Amino acid sequence: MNPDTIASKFKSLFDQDPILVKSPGRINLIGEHTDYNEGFVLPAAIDKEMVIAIQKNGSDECHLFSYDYQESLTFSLDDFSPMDGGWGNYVMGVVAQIQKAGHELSGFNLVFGGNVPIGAGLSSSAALECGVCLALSELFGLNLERIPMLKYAQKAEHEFAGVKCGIMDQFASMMGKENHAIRLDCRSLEYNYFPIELGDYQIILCDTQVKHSLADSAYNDRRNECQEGVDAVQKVHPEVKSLRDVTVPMLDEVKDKISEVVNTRCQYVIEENERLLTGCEMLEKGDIKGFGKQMYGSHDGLSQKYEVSCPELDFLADFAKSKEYVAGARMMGGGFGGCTINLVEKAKKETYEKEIAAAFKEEFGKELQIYEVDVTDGTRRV
Ligand code: GAF
Repeated sequence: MNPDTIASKFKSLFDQDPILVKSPGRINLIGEHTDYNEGFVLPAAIDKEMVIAIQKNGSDECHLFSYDYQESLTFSLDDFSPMDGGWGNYVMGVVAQIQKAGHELSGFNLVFGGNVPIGAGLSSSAALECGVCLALSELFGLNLERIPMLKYAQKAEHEFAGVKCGIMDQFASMMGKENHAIRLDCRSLEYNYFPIELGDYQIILCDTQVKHSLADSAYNDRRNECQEGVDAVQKVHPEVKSLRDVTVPMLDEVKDKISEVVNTRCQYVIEENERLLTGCEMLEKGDIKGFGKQMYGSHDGLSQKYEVSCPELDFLADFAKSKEYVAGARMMGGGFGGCTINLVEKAKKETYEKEIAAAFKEEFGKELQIYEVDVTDGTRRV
């Protein structure tokens, strides 16, 4: 997204020069639905970004404009609360967290827009939250550190958007590093940057453009199911704090105390964490095919055990598996739609893009969107 587009919209609306911030969406190589179970994830920030333009306006009111929706919204800093859906929640949610932390804000004008596809599992909302947070920090000279900022962004999602998300998306957006994935321990928030050295392979995203209206409530349901499993295991193993500490034999010990569904969900999380750890070892050795196998395992688990896939995503993963020049593929993000991430041999990528789009069209009668993404730095001032 060209920041000039957002800057000139800002100037035309408010007749001021804004501060500009860019904030990226993310991919995740492996480790899905592990973050809120205090496990590991392997995301990276990408060159699909939100741009935020902001300036003070000398009042107590905040005037917002979404370039992509061509909608405006005004709220007063003294009196605002979550709305019934919509992009305003992401901005107000961050403002609320910054105020709660004791920082003084005054009214501002804000315009945002970007090229992170909405609902594609690329974390457009985290990109916006993180971008707004840095923009406010810069505008009011708050000098906020990155870890508190990304936590405010996550809380905004919990308290205003109503999604009890983990920390992965906000962490990736805020902490991204060019050409590196972030291997993040979601319990301690210890992390290390992992060079993305894929050799002959290229990351390709295939966007089903399916957006499930119940995705948010199904996400919160999965969280609750994981917690049910933990509660049962804790009765036998009080040292357990989260699914991160649980093994399959421990889960077996309580299988009469939990439903089949809860058991299967928990198994998936335990196995996905293991796949991530094995996958990282493979990446370190440059074994891309081995890593790809872990990705296929991740997709199967998400589809069959965690049940967050959909026919379009399953079709794309199966198609990828039938091509020996694709090292691995899987659905990415919360699920119920959005993208698959594919590791495709560079020499075959045009063939793949053509063939998978044609097969998808034939099966579902819809266009497949394909993105080739670069891995970038995190949220930053332009
Ligand atoms: C969504 C959430 F926001 C993340 O925290 C994470 O749980 C992901 O789904 C699934 O891995 O993107």
